[in-house]
Amino acid sequence: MSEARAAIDLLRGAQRVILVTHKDPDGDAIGTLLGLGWALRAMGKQVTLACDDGVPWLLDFLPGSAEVVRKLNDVQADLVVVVDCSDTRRMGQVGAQAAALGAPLMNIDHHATNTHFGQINVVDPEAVSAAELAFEMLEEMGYALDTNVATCLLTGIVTDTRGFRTANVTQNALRMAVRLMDAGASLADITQKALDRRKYRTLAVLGRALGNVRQEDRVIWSAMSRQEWGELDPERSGARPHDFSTILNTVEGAKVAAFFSEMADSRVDVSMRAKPGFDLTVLFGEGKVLAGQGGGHALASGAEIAGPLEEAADRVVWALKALVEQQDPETPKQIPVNGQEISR
Ligand SMILES: [Mn+2]
Repeated sequence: MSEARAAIDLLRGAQRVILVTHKDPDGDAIGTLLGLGWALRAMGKQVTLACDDGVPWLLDFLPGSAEVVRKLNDVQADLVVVVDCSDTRRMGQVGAQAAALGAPLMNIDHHATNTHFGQINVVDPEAVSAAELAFEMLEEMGYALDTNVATCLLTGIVTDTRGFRTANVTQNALRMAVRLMDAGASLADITQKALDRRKYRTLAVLGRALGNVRQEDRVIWSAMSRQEWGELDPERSGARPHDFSTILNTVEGAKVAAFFSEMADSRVDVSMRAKPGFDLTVLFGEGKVLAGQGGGHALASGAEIAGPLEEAADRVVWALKALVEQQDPETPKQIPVNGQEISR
């Protein structure tokens, strides 16, 4: 029996399900959580939706967003479903709590660095979003999509592909989007609300971040200290580190981009983006600079590392320069010809 088949049987049989998604959630995390939540409820199951950091304001237009809890109190479960998390650390405290209940743990994810931490793992790095996997499972179960489920799942696909612009978007992803639109989801509305909105004060943060930019050896990066954050956006309510790395990655000639953000306890959040053809996930391999500290996709990854800020940035930028050197097809390679080293 395939894992997908076993996963569907588990979903069908469960009565009390806790759904968990990752800390600092994005549109795919919340969209998949809510979409799957609505569908399981429609099947008559008791569903608890949990995320350490709740729902960010950009996603509060999604139906059911007010029901996501940040803590689990006295909940029972016969199944725990974790979505869009590459490892158990990303599940946060609610995830640890849910896992400790002893119910089977189902891991539904599309990160290349997923550690297959579940008893059942529905993991496909080729899927553009976790929402895509949820969609396929619901379809397999014969679930008739309704507008709420469709809106939540399409939000997951739209946000993880930045509006169908990432290198991994296939005809299959577009076909799925059409099906979700057929079921009542509005692509225009989701795009405007989830991708094209900012708070006014985010512009000041963006201004500072851009003022701190540096570029060397085809690596572009910027950093914001805790003090800078505090002056500009004490609640950090509008600005998200991955927005900055995405903007930096648009610079012609830069192959990889990183944004370093100092957090409380002087730890540093690193958000990285790369141009197509590169693979950031090698940084998370055993013995590598970010091993065990994060994960992600070839072109978009993140980590949380030890500070202080400048040292952390130096360490990662150095590794990124080496990565570009190794992976860039345009880099002249020294290849031996007739026993002699020549430049190609
Ligand atoms: Mn995702």
